[in-house]
Parts: sequence; C-alpha cells; structure tokens
Amino acid sequence: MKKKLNEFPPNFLWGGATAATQCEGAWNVAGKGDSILDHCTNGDKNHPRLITNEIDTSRYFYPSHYGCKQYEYYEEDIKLFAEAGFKIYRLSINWSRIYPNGDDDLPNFEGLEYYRKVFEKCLSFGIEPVVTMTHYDMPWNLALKYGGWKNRKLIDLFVKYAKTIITEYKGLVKRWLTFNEINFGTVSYGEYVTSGIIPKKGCIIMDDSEATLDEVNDRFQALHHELVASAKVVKLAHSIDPSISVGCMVCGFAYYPISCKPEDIAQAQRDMEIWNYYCMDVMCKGKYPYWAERYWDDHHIKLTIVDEDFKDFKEGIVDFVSFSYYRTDCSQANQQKLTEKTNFGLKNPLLDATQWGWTIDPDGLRWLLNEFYNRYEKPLIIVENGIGAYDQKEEDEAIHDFERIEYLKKHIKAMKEAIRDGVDLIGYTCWSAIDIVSASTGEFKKRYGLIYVDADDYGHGSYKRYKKDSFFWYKKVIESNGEIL
Ligand code: BGP
Repeated sequence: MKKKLNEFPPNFLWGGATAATQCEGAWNVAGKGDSILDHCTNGDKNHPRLITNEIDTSRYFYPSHYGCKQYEYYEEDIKLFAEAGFKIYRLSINWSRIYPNGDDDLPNFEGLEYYRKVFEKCLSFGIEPVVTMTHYDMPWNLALKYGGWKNRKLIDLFVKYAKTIITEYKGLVKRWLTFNEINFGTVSYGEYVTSGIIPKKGCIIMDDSEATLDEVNDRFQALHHELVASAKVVKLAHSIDPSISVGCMVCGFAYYPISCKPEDIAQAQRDMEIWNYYCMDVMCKGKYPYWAERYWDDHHIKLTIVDEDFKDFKEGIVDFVSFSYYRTDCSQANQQKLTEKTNFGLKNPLLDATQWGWTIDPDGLRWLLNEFYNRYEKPLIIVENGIGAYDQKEEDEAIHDFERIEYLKKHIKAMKEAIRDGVDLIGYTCWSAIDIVSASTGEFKKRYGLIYVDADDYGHGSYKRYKKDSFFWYKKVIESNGEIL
C-alpha cells in the first residue's frame, strides 16, 4: 500500500527533552565534580551570564545548582512523562557526574548508578531514553587544567567517558547524541560552555568583534577536536553494540536574505553553510565542506589537523541527524552577527516574536527539514522545539499556556507537511518536558515546560510539579499520533 504521506509514521517517536545542567540540580552531591555551567551565574535577556573561577554564592546565584531538582524528583517526573504518553525522553548525562574532574582514572560509581536508575525508570514506563553525552557540561577542571577542547588531550578523555557510559548502559540506551549543538563552535555565543575556553571577558557570550585572531583560531581548533571526538565515538559505539544508533545534534540555524539584493541572498547562503553545514558535513558526510579551506584562509584560521583525523571523519559518520529549532533570522551582506546579542542575525520584521524576541516561524521548520534531508538523506529527529514564556499559575493551580499550545501546534503542522514532502522525520521531543533553567540567561522564569515547577529565578519555591494546559493538549496529540492538534 502506498505510504500515506500526510500522516506521522505509526512508530513516530513523540516525547520531550531536558538537559542535565538545566534540570538536575544536586550540583555537588554523590561524588559529582564541578561542571562549567556550575560556575555560570544567572543573567537575563540583557545581561550575559558570568563564568566565575571560584563559586561565590554570597555574591552570585548559580541556577544549575538547583535546576528543577530533577535529581531528587526524577521518578515523579518520568511518571508524568508516561502519563503524557511520551515514547522517548531526550535527556543528557552530566559528564562531571561520571568523571568528576574529567581526567579521573576511574568513574564515579554513584553517578553511574543515578543514570542507571533514571533509564530503568524510563523503560519501566515504556519510554526510550535518548541520551546526549554532553550538553554544556564540560567538567570545570578540563577548562582550567587543559584549556578546554583547544587541547587535543580532550579527545581521549571524551572517548574514555563515552566508552564508559555506552558500555555501562548497553541494553538500556539505544540512541545516543554526541555533543549538544556542536555547531555553536562556529560562532562565539554558547561555544564557551561547550569548548571550555574561558573568554577573557569572563562571560558566556563574547562578540567576535572583541575576540583576537588567536581566540577565533582557538575556537575552531577546539571545534575540530570536538568533531574528531564525535566521529571516534560513533565508530566506538557501533563496535560496542551494533544495534546502537548515534546521531549528531546541531542547532538548526535558518537564514533568509533581508532583501532580494544579490549580496544579501549570497550572505544567507554563506550563513546557512557556516552555521549548519560546516559541522554537519563532517558528521554526515565525513569531510569538511569544499569551501572550508577558503573560509580558514579568509579568517586567518590555521588548524592543526593530523591525517588520522580525516580517517576518523570517514569512519565516524552518524546514523541520524538531530537538531534544535526555535526561530529563523535574516542575513544581510557585511552585517556582523556573531553572538546572541545580535540575535544571531537580523530580526525578520515580517514575523511575530516571543517575549524574548525569538521569531515564531513554523514555515521555516518545514523549509529547514527539507534542506537537511535534501543534503544528507538521513533520518531526522527534532530534539528541541518550544517557546520560553512567563507562564502564570492560577488560583485553581491551572496554567493556561495558550501561546505554547499555538506555537507547538503550528510547528507540528509544519512537520506533517515536511513528512508529506517526503522527509524521513522519525521523532520529535519538545523543549522542554518540564520547566528548567534557560541556558542563555539562567532564568527559571523563561519557562519552556509542559509541566510547571513552583520555583523562581533564585531557587525559592516548593518545586512542586503542575500540569499545564499544554501537557493535556500534547497528550492528545500523542494519543492521536499527530492527528488531533
Ligand atoms: C538550546 C539549548 C537548550 C536550551 C534551548 C533554549 O540552545 O540546547 O539547552 O537552553 O537552547 O534556549 P534558552 O534556554 O537559552 O532559552
């Protein structure tokens, strides 16, 4: 029978997502070491988070120390995810819970046990854990002692960490993602919490116009090492258990030209290339894109690459592509846009935006799904999509998050259109399953969850969980496999 292209496949993987450093809390218990985000203060949409060498809770608040306390409440949370009908739960392992200093000889047993319990709890409810190996949580010691990913030694340390968790959770975890949004390494924003290169300004956002050529070079060298490590881990995972599949995870950047001027159209093409395909080509095709050498020359980037790296790239091609999608931006020739401050690009004047200024563009999702599938023809999973909003709990404890339902509805409709186009979209985890800390601002009030958590930006509250209207709506979406929206 001809596949009905206007419906989600019967085994479509519906679910929700979180990240360890944004939800667990319990930052210094059970043998866990400091991660880089444990040293990041809270900020807001106008003030970047700071990275402090010493953790000084008398002067600063560190949101990852609390998250939404999922370390404590994971059983209750997973039960709620099961009630919503999740088929998968995308979450991350906190690297510093397994290797507290990143270069420890032996793993931390208590850390291994915690995640075993989480995965077993998921599976007991028929929910498959999809696990990100590192999601902005490099062990702090690796940043301090080694200078982060610009040090080639990190490759061996990451491969050792990956071997530990893949082996430990063999039979429990079938789908792994290597680095969260690895492609932030091509821009300055967000890269520091992945690369562990502490910027001189001491905050997680630094405009490249303020960066020295060496700092830009370090960032691309770090990214090269991350890409080598990712490729090595894909090959390693397949050797440990051939039934395992490993995906790349990128931030899905989508750029439209701000005008029909040829130079703006060319700029949008270049932005799509450097922000997405620079990394995706390595992970999905096993090589840097054809234009990479010119890019390195034009930006005075001189990478130290050994021939073995190219062999690793070829042997470490991923099984599927996963990405986050929130918004689209515009490109304009000669417009400097390198950090969150400049919104990654120019804001599209024709689109509505969220309260944090992120454009709302479901058509952009259908376009990007087709772009990525057209280029790589690999199964796709959207592992982050959602809206940060000031949700309010009413007297009767209801949370009427209509904006979120509208946003998710439009984007799921766009997914359905992409499937009709012929895109092999196999899963979707909304961001986020439950209210957690915003990575860019450290705010808790920037709520993304289907489940409300009674907490504020400073760790005050009961941390009780409440189902939002979107929880009940999404439950119906899953029950109807995307037919009832
Ligand atoms: C992505 C991160 C997520 C999450 C999301 C929402 O880049 O992978 O961890 O943070 O952005 O952004 P924010 O939390 O900054 O509002």
